[in-house]
Amino acid sequence: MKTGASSAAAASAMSSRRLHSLEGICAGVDLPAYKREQHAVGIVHIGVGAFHRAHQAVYTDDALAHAGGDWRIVGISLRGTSVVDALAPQKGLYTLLIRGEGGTQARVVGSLAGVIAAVRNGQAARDALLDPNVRIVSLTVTEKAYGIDRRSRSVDQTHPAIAHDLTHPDAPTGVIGMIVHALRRRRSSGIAPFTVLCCDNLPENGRLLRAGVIDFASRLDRPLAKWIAQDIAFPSTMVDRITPASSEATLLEAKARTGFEDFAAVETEAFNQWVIEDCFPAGRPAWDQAGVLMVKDVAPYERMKLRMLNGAHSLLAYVGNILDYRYVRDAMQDGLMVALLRAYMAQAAKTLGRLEGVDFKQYEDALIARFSNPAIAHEIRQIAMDGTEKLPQRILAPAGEALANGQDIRLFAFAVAAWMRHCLGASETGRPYELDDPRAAEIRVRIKGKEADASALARALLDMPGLFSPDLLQSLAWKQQVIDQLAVMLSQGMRRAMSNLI
Ligand code: CS2
Repeated sequence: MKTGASSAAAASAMSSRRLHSLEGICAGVDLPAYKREQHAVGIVHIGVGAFHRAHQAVYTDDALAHAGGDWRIVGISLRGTSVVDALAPQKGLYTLLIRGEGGTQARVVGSLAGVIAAVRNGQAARDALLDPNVRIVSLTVTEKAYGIDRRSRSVDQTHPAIAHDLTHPDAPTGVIGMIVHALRRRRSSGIAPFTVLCCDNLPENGRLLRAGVIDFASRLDRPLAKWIAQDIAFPSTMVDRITPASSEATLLEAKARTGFEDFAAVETEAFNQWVIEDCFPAGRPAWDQAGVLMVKDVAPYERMKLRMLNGAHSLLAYVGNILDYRYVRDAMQDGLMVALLRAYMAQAAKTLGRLEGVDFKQYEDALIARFSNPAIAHEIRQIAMDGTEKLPQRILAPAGEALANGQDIRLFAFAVAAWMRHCLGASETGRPYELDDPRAAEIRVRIKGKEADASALARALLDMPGLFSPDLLQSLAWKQQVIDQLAVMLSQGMRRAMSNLI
C-alpha cells in the first residue's frame, strides 16, 4: 500500500476541494497500490451503502493490489440517490477510517469505478448488468429487500418490488427482478452469465437467493428458470465487519485526515472477515490473497456469526434501547448487560457443531471486545430495526434447535421477550421511539390494548404469520418462558428480568 505524500500544510490550502483523485492526499493516508485506470470493471455491486464500502470493496481493493485483474466495481444504488451524489463527483473514491485499538488509520479505497442510481437511471443500471465483462453481481441490500418467503423459499408476491417486477419484468425495480432481467437478456444475446454473490446476513444466503431467483424466473419463463438452476452459481458467504452509519463526525475526520472533502467517507472497526464458498465459474478476484477464507461449505461459519454475533447484537439492541442507551459502546459499560450477552453467546454456541480451528469461547471474548470498542459510535437503533426480518436466523433458529435437543431455552425466550417489549415503542423512562420494521403497522394493530398484559401481548406477536416456526409454537414450555419473562419486564423492569436470568 502506498501512502499520501503531500504535506499537511499544502493539503489544508486545498481543504475545500473535493476528493476526486489520489493527488495531494495528506501523508499518512494509505492509498491504492495499483493504477486504477489499468483495471476494467468485472463486478456490479447492488447496494453501495457503508457496509459494502467498508467490506467487499476493501477486500477487492486489496486483491487488485496483490494480483491485479479486471475486477473493479460498478455500484448500483437501488432506492436512494444520496450515495451516488456523494461518490460520482469523487470518481468512486472515498476514505475509510479504520478504528483499531492503536487509534484510527485512514485509507482511500480505489476499487469502485462508478456508481448508478437506479431510480434516476434505470436503463444504465440494467445495461451495467449486461456488460459481458461483468462476471460477478454481488449484493448488500438488507434482509428485507429480497422479498423471499423463507419458509416456502418462493417469492413473496405481496412484497412491493416482487409484485411490481412480476408485472413489469422489463423495467424491474427490485433486486430479484433486476437479476432475472439481466440473466434473461444475457441468455438470449449469448452473453455468458455472471455469478451471483449475496452478502447479506441471511442463512445460507446464496441458496436462499438462488431459490428466490429460480422461483421468480419460473413465473415468467420456465426454460430460463431451468437454465438458471443448471448454469448459475450462487455461492454463499459470511460477511463480518461492524460498520455504523456514517455521521457528520466521520466526514469531518476524513477531511482532516486526507485534506479533501469526502461525502462518502465510512468508518469501521479493524476486524474484518469474509468467508466465501469457492464456486465462481466465470472467475473472481484474488480475494484469497486479500485475507478472504475460500471454503467448500460456508454454513457453519455463517451459523456461528448469525447466532453469536448478530443474535447477541439484536439482544443488546432491544435491551439497550429499553434502558435508554444510545450507542453499543455505552451499553457495554453496563456489567449486567455484558453478563447477559456472555450467557447468551455461550448458549448460542451450544447449538453449533464443531468448527475446525475455531474456539467459540475465544470468539465470544473477541465479540465482547469488539462491541466494547470505544472508538465506534454504533447506534443501537440501527441494530434494533427490522426485527421481524432478523429474529428468525439470529434467535429463533437456535431457539428451535435448543428446544429439540433438550437444551436451556431461557435466554432465547428472553431475547424474544425483549423484542416484544421493544415493540411497545417507549423505553422504561417513557422515551417514545418509532418502531422501525417492515411489519410495524401490523405489529401496532396486533398489540393495541394489550400493552400491559404479558400473556395477551406475547400471544399477539407469537401469532404473527410466518414469523415463529411451528416447532416453537407447538411448545408450551417455549410460550410460557416468553410470557413469564415478558411479565417480569413489564411489571418489574428490564434490569430485574436480566438479573433473574444470570
Ligand atoms: C448488526 C449487523 O445492524 C445489525 O443488525 O447486527 O449489521 C452487524 O453489525 C454486522 O453483521 C457485523 O458484521
